[in-house]
Amino acid sequence: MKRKIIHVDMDAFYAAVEQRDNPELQGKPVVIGGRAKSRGVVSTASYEARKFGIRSAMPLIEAYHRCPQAIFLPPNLVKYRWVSQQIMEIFSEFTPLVEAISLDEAFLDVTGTERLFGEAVVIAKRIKKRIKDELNLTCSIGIAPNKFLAKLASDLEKPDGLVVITEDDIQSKVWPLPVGKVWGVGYKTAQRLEEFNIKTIGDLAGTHVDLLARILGNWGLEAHKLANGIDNRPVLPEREAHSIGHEMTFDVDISDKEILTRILLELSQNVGFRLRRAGLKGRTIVLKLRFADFKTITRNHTRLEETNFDDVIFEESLNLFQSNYSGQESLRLIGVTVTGLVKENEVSKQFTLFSDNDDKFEELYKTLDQINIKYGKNTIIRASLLNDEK
Ligand code: TTP
Ligand code: MG
Repeated sequence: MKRKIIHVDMDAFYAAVEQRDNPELQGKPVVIGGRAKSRGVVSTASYEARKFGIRSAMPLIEAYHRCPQAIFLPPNLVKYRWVSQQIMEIFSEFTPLVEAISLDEAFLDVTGTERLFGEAVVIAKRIKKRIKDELNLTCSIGIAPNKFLAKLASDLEKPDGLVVITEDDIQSKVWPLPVGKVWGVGYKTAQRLEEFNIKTIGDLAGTHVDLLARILGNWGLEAHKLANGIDNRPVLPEREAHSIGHEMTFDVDISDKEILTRILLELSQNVGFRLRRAGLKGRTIVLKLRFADFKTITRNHTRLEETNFDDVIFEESLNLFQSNYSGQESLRLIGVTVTGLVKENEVSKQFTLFSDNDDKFEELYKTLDQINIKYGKNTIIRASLLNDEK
């Protein structure tokens, strides 16, 4: 049976939440990341700010030069997580098969639920309406027979888009797109493909797999399949996941250890939150670093006990970072993943040494995750994320 996959992605997520909650920001260029001239990178920018060329992962100082009149704000992660939870709850009313891939993005497999809720397009419209009515935010949705095509589709008419891609549309809607739109093809890979005159997804689809294997290594065959619209990956709810991770690719290579440490903290918090939401804990923390020359390393550390605490994930990934990053070369990408997952309630109580403490922390994290925006801005975020915001 043909699958019906929906991909939902919130529009300018962090910025849209801030604009929603402060009417003075509406219709204005808003940059989320930190103070205009502070160190650090842009998390996201409102669509008004994007007109000035401001993009995620751009250094804040460059964003400031592009648009000095923009309003610069630090991210309020507690608030975004709360909104994220509300969005995910709406999704899960339409299908149990929801895979959240970041705070603002999820895949839904609605293959079996169409009889209950109507066609995928009807479901998508209902989701958009509920997000607008209940959360006063907009999202963009893609519908397709698989994840790759659904994600492409949601990106085609941002913001507030709704795009369906069927197998018959691949040639007309997908092949003309630049090759950089293929999952996993970053800026550098796209440049390399261009040297072989592979510029569009159609070019990629028409290139012999042997040549692609020479250019892209193992990944060549996979990329060729995607370009031809073939992608059999299932939608995996996080509670069934084997690993949960988050990574960030930078627009400009970064070697500043302080900035990188802050990014590590943000990634660790994101992963911790998603683990807790999925009711999971993991033992192995994996750090991924991609250097300016594209060399990629992963380093991991396995703990005696499973965890889903932000602090522990951060501490472990920072240790790995400090022992594997000299500061000499700049980085293009950094990622944190936790693997070796078990369900929270199946964690072995073999190591009881810290369990009293752990129980206290568990309570603390539960409270943190539930804290509502009404308790004020930046209520509880690790101090080092905010140091120069004060
Ligand atoms: P995205 O969905 O990539 O971006 P967006 O929602 O801001 O804008 P749009 O989807 O309309 O293009 O990312 C979701 C949030 O994740 C974003 O609001 C901020 C955060 N983020 C970062 O902190 N750093 C990054 O480099 C990226 C890409 C996103
Ligand atoms: Mg988004």
